[in-house]
Amino acid sequence: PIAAPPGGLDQEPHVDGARLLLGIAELAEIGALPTGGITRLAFTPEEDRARAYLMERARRADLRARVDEAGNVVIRRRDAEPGMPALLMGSHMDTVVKGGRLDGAYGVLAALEVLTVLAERDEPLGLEPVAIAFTNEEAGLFPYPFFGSRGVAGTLDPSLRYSSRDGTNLRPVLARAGGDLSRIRDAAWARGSIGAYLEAHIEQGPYLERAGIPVGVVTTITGRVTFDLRIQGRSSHAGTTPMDDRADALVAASHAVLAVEDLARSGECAVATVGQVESHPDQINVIPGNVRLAGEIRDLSGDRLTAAQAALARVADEIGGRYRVRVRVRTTGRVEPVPTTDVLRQVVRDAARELGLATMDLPSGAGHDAQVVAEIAPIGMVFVPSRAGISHAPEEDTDPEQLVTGADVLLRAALELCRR
Ligand code: HGY
Ligand code: MN
Ligand code: MN
Ligand code: MN
Repeated sequence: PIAAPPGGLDQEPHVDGARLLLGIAELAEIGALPTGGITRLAFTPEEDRARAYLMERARRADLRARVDEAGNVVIRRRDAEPGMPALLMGSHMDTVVKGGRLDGAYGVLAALEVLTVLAERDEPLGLEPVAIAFTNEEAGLFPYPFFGSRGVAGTLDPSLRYSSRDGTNLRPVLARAGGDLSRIRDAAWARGSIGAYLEAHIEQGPYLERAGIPVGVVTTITGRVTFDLRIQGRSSHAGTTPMDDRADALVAASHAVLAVEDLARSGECAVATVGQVESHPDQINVIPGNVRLAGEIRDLSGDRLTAAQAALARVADEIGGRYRVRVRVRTTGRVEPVPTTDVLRQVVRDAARELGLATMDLPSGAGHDAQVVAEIAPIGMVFVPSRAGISHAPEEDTDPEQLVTGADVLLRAALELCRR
């Protein structure tokens, strides 16, 4: 018997699942670590190779690819209609340190696959489909999260000196990648030039898998505040300094870590994490004199984020007094929570329904380029389940069939939007 194609016997196009999965597997080799996982930080040779790979794949599909001034790869149909508003689809190719193969990469390759299918047809479209790979979403090396999508939204300042955590100037690094910091404003898309932005992404959390539902419709993308907490105590001999005479910065920092956790546990915000600790002088027989903690708080409400920021400042004061150390908190970044656009949620739901797939509405606890593009265009997001809800780790995974299904939903949604 001949099996019905996924989605029934309709005449609508489907993505080429094998082509999509091959792309995901090949991209995953770039930055792969011998011990498992992938480190492909933005503005490193690994990300350069990922750009080259993606552009080569686009050329093989007879598409046109270029690197914009911000370092994003932008891919269009060869006969793209100039001046027609775009249906922009994409995500990022950079990873966290020791990350997985799907966060970002899936959305980029799904976008390329959808664009490839649309370009292969000769149906006239009302929006010009464009795929994009944003740079530096994760900000693993250069501390400017969403650098690429901010370039597209036009919110990068060309007069700033952008540099990495270890002081490397971004200008020549971006030039090597094909961008141009002096002309970064040219990466911006005019308001109205993007009719809709769609991003497919793995959920990175456990809810779809738990519910046994293959497609998530994102409602709101979380807001996030990152902070730096510096504690200055007094270094001294670990054997001779009486316990009552100490100003141990690491003991104070330990309390601070727990206090940050408690911000979320007590309901002040949704989640709160200290992810980085630096202790100086980092010697076994010396009382730590200086500690730097870096962390973040997230919530779906901007007001609650603001309240949690204030609570963090109070906690810092309190710890300073209790341990006789100096504590300074500095906000290093803030991204507002952003709802997706109603009509695009419905387009994604309808696309899934046509394919016979159940959907679930859910918020995103991870940040996405979509929330930055939202400043200039309507946005929608398609989630697929994450195995065991794990992400930002080598174990990050999704059933291949669900990856293909998610791309098919993206294609259906794209067709619906391009036909309006
Ligand atoms: O951490 C985040 O949520 C973002 O994807 N980098
Ligand atoms: Mn991520
Ligand atoms: Mn991501
Ligand atoms: Mn000694």
